[in-house]
Amino acid sequence: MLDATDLKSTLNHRAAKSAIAASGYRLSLGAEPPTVPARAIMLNFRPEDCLTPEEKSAFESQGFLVIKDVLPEARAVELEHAVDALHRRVLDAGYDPYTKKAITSQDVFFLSNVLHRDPAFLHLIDWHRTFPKVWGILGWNIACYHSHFLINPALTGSAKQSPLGWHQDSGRVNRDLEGELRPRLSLKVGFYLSDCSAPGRANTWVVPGSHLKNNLDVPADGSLPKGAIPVLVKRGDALFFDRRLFHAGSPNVSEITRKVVFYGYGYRWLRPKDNMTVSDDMLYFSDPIRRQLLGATTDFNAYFSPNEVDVPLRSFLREHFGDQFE
Ligand SMILES: O=C(O)CCC(=O)C(=O)O
Ligand SMILES: [Fe+2]
Repeated sequence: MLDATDLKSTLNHRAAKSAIAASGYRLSLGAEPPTVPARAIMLNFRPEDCLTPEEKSAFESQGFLVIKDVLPEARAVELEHAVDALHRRVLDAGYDPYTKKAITSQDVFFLSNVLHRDPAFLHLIDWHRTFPKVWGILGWNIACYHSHFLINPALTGSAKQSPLGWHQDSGRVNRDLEGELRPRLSLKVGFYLSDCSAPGRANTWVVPGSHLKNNLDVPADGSLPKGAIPVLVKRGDALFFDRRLFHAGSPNVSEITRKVVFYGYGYRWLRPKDNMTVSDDMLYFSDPIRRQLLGATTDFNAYFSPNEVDVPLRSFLREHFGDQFE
């Protein structure tokens, strides 16, 4: 039985823990401090997975990039099991924690902060087929600041008619930042678990090149903006997109169910967009670069002015590519 003093210290401890959680990225409190080993490792790294000059210029001019076949079928199966199991739990409860409404198997399902929910999600944070392209675009002072998945079941009736929700990512960033062209700040990588190689399958729609403008003309009659295209991708393909790219989810008028898992990467000084639940075990079992991606840091100042131990990705890149990574 707790006495009053115990209770008080328990409550203080809880308050302290929730303050850490509320800060988004946690410090390495309670877990091993980040350390740089003699060699910062990136498992399965292969130079051929790096961003090519053609991919870089396509991403910079179009605002997005599709890389085919990044997931072997076994990984796609593993990831889909994780997605389905979480969906099942929510359907069994009948309650969607995001919309805070009742949910059935006919509804679109969105779940964020997924990294801690299954090792399958964590393992793709630094996936060798995609992650080298992320640092190829953003550089080394980066972390994962958001993760989520979407399940779009086949729709019925009037839901098919609703206009697409065109947006740039990051909400208020697009209002609060002044300047003619707002900065890129972050990008997303979507791993598609469904065959979206034909339109009508809840494809992500994009307006190529629209990341280089602050606004998009969206016709009031609900028709498509000029230049809009559906991204056609297969199961196992990845879509990279600049957060400024105007994009939209779309209705699923097909028979298939669309499933996609998204990872947001941004600079370490950016706040996380979801609660970024990271357990001590997740940090303990992660190599230094993965720990960096999970937000580990020596202190908050080091998000802005990192010490060597905060950014093992820099050590790794310098070791492999020399001083070009300033
Ligand atoms: O449903 C989609 O494909 C779009 C998702 C989206 O807007 C995003 O992940 O930022
Ligand atoms: Fe978006």
